[in-house]
Amino acid sequence: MLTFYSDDHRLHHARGEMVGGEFKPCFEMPARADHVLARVCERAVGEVLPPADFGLAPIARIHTDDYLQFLQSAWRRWTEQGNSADFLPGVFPARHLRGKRPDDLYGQYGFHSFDCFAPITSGTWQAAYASAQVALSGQREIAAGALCAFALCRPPGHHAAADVMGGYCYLNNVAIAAQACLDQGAARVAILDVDYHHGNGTQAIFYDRADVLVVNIHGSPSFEYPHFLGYADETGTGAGEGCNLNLPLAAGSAWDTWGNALETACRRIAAYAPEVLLISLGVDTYKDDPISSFRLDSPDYLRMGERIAALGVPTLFVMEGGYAVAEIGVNAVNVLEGFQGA
Ligand code: OKP
Ligand code: ZN
Repeated sequence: MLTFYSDDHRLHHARGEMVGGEFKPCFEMPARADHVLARVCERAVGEVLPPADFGLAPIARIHTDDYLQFLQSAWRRWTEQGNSADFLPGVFPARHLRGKRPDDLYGQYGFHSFDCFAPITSGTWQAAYASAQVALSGQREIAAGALCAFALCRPPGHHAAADVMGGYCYLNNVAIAAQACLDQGAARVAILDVDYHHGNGTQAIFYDRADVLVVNIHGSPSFEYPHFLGYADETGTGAGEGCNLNLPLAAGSAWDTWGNALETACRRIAAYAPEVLLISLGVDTYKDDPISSFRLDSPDYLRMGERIAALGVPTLFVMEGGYAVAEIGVNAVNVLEGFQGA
């Protein structure tokens, strides 16, 4: 299968994040994509191509104009105020405050964020833009008739909603690609999010819609980030009722539990009969992931790919999380190899 990849991901390399009360190097670092790319080449998965440029229009199908303007201009505005270090928000319109968008830069950052895990640096917009173009390039490959493609996106996207960033995510790559499928004539697409963390942004974007089935397997929000979405009783609303399936699992879940959830997910997807399947491919379910609690081992990712392939639906893999940096190449590519070998 073809892999789409842009070196522009390197332009996003923030200095740190808060861990245990201290500012520590970001888990979401450029080396992640380097390891995945190296493994794609080592295992001869297929050709690696740079993305085409589809412009802002397909991104604006998912994200609001206010949000995109903020993301594009925030670094310039921040440095015009005399700053040079990474930009982070600190005040959010939580309960008991008013959700009116302010004019001030710092206020707008809080308005467009749900946490402090999406820093803005000099190259963040360009990297996030390139990441979305990578996803769109994979989507075009599927629309042209390919059975599968791999969008090696970085930064990831599944925590980003229409006008809110967070959790290392700025533009929701998988949602942008899913919407492009629909805009090009597909009637139904499904998104299966196998990242350890619930894809709150993707769920929120499609929650009231019947043309996108969203299925998530993840650490339960009762104990895990993002804490405030991802329970099993979130099934969709309005026209989208029944088109959202959350399969939250307990801490420490291994393949026996996880594989059962995948079986449930796949049966739901088969019943929906999508024309395209998009996988939010996070491999932070790995046993040695530094920020996660699941216990999948490397060969389990082969099984994951095989089960997804058995659905027989054209499939776009979109890279999300995975922070056991040295192993994420093996684990992510095992999913692709499991799919291709099935
Ligand atoms: C992004 B993706 C809480 C730390 C929060 C943010 C995790 C973002 C995960 N102690 N860390 O879904 O892999
Ligand atoms: Zn994750």
